[in-house]
Order: sequence, then C-alpha cells, then structure tokens
Amino acid sequence: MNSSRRRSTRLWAALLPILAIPLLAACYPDNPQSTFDAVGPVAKSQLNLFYWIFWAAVFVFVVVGGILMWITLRFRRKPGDPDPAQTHGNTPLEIGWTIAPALVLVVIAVPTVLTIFDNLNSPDPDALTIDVVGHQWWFEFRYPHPDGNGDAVVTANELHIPVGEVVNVNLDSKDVLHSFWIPKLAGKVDLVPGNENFMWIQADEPGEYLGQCAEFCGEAHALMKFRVVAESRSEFDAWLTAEAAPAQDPVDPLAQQGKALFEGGKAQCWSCHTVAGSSKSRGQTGPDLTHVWNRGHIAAGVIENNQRNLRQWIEDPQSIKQGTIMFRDAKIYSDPERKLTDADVAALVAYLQTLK
Ligand code: HEC
Ligand SMILES: [Cu+2]
Repeated sequence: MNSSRRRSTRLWAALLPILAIPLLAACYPDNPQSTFDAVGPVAKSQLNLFYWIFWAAVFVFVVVGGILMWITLRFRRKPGDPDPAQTHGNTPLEIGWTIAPALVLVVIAVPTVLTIFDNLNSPDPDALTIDVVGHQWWFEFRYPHPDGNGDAVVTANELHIPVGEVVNVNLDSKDVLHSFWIPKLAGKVDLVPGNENFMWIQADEPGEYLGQCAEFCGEAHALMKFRVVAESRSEFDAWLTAEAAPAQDPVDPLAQQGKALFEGGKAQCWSCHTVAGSSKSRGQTGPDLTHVWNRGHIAAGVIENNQRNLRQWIEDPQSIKQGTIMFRDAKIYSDPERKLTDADVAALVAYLQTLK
C-alpha cells in the first residue's frame, strides 16, 4: 500500500465514528419522537411488526449471504483448474428457491395484514371520538361537547386524551394532504381533504407526547407540530369542561381595549379566529382562540406560549413561522395604514391572556 492510500484509510478510520454520531444520536431511546419507545397498544403492535420483519430480513440476509460466500469460496477457481462441468437447469433447486421466498413472504404478510386490521378497527367504537382537521400549518381538534348537546368543543395543536383509554380519531383536511403522526403512540395516517380517514390511539402512561405532520404540505410543513397530553380521566374531564365554556369578558381596561381591537376593523383578528362567547369573532381560517392562554405552545407547537412570544407572533409571525397564512393574508402586515402600534400589540396580548 503506498503512503497516500494509507493516509486516506487512516482519515476514514477517524472520520467514520464522527459521521456515525448523528446516526447513533438519532436512535437514542429517550428521543421524544422515537418509535422505539412505544407507549400504547397501537405503537407497540407496529413496533412488534417492525421487529418481526426486521428479523425476517436478517434471516434472509444471513442465509443468502452465507450461501453466496460459501459458494464463492468453495468453488473458486484455482490456478490450473480445467473448465467446470457445464449444466443447464436443476428442477429440485428451482422449486426450492421458489417455495422458500414464498414462505418468507407468508411469514411477513400474515402479521402485517393482522396488524393493519387491528389498527384500523377500534376495540371500542363507543369510546371518546375526536375529529382532527389538518390546516396549513396547524391542527384543529374537535371534541364532543361534555353536555352531549351535539356541539363541538374546538381547540388547536394540543390534544388532550384520557390515559389508558381507547380514543377514536377521525382524520380530515381543510386544504392539502397532511399526515397525523405521534411516534410514541401510533404510526402516521394521512389527512386527506374530502376523504375521512380513521385511526385509534391509546396512551398507557400519562405524559406529553410530541406529534408532527408527516406529509409534505407546503412551506411551513416542518413547523406543523402538536402535542398530546395524556392525563387521568378526572383531569381530562376538568380540561374538557373548561374548554367547553365560552370566554369571559375581560375586566382589565387594557384587555378590554385589546378585545375591541381584536373585533375591530383595523386589526380584523375576528375575521380569521373564533372566540366562543364573542358574537363578532367567528373566523374559521385560524385556530380557535377561546382558551388560547391555556395552551402550552402557540403556532402549532413551535414556540412556548408566553407574553413575549405572543407579542412577537402578533408583530411578526413570519419571523417565527416562514410562510404562515396569518402573515400572508392579514391586512395588518401588508397595509401600512393598519400596521399595529406597540400599544395595540400590548392590548391584544393582554386580551389573549384573559382567554383561559
Ligand atoms: C388572515 C387570517 C388571520 C388573521 C386576520 C389573523 N390571524 Fe392569527 N392566525 C391565523 C392562522 C392561519 C394561524 C395559524 C398559524 C400557524 O400556526 O401556522 C394564526 C395563529 C394565531 C395565534 C396562535 C394560536 C395557536 O394556538 O397557535 C394567535 C395567538 C393569533 N393568531 C392571534 C391573532 C391576532 C391577535 C390577530 C389580529 C391582530 C390575528 N391573529 C389575525 C390567521 C389569522
Ligand atoms: Cu405537513
């Protein structure tokens, strides 16, 4: 080996472990979006299927690779060897290598089909059913009203579910294809406009699980996230009751001013956002803001919900989420006459902080 070849070999030997670090880090079991840390029956069945297929593939690899290596070594040509005997066709061998892969396919297909049907058919069709609607670039969640009056309780980007219970999920989209994915709870199912899909989920442990849109849906696709909060039945019931209540009228003067702006002709927030209890704010383009201050994050899980971030979101949503429809379509960002002053933003934020 000449010295430059040796040097490049050594370079690779040093570089490879470094290149492997991101790969190994991606597999870290505590990763919040790891499918290897399955926390519910759906995710567990999918993980088991993965392992089943993985080991079937390992089996095929070892057998095929092993035979190949053995043949290569055993029948390799040695110096002075004459031409080998020529043969054409070998019926038993050909039948064998047709049946063997067919058996491998059966071993893979049977559990695959069983898992697909298990995941598709809810074990409890009467359990809590939530409608998920995908929007560019956020998630709408609709719950049946706790009073059973047929109304929907609408919220966004933070999905609360009772822990240890089956939850049925209807999936739909307002605009383009999206995909609903909570890696620790269930594999992705697409949100298809005009063609409702279904899945069921169950979280076996309380906690927060990250979710993510998993079907490229435009500019801000990577920033279309959500959170699942799995909590005890009583906590969940209390949450749903609170969400079902209309917003209270603000008493603080600054917040009152913010409400007037929100519902006024200059800012026109009402045209895209609903605040239950307000007769004016009935917009459907953006997330329901009736209880926005109760949510941990805004802008589809991208930033924490606090006073400073709300300010920044209203002042310049584009700086948080490139491409967002709020920036694209709200007149306050394109019409200099409507541009919000610092005082306007402060009043709007004060109003939003009363929506809890
Ligand atoms: C053209 C429609 C439109 C107008 C007008 C509009 N918004 Fe929005 N707003 C949206 C959309 C769409 C989103 C979702 C953004 C995302 O996550 O991609 C949003 C998100 C929000 C959020 C974050 C909600 C959450 O849970 O993530 C807040 C808060 C908000 N808007 C406040 C306002 C205020 C205050 C005004 C008035 C100054 C306003 N919006 C005007 C469309 C609009
Ligand atoms: Cu997407």
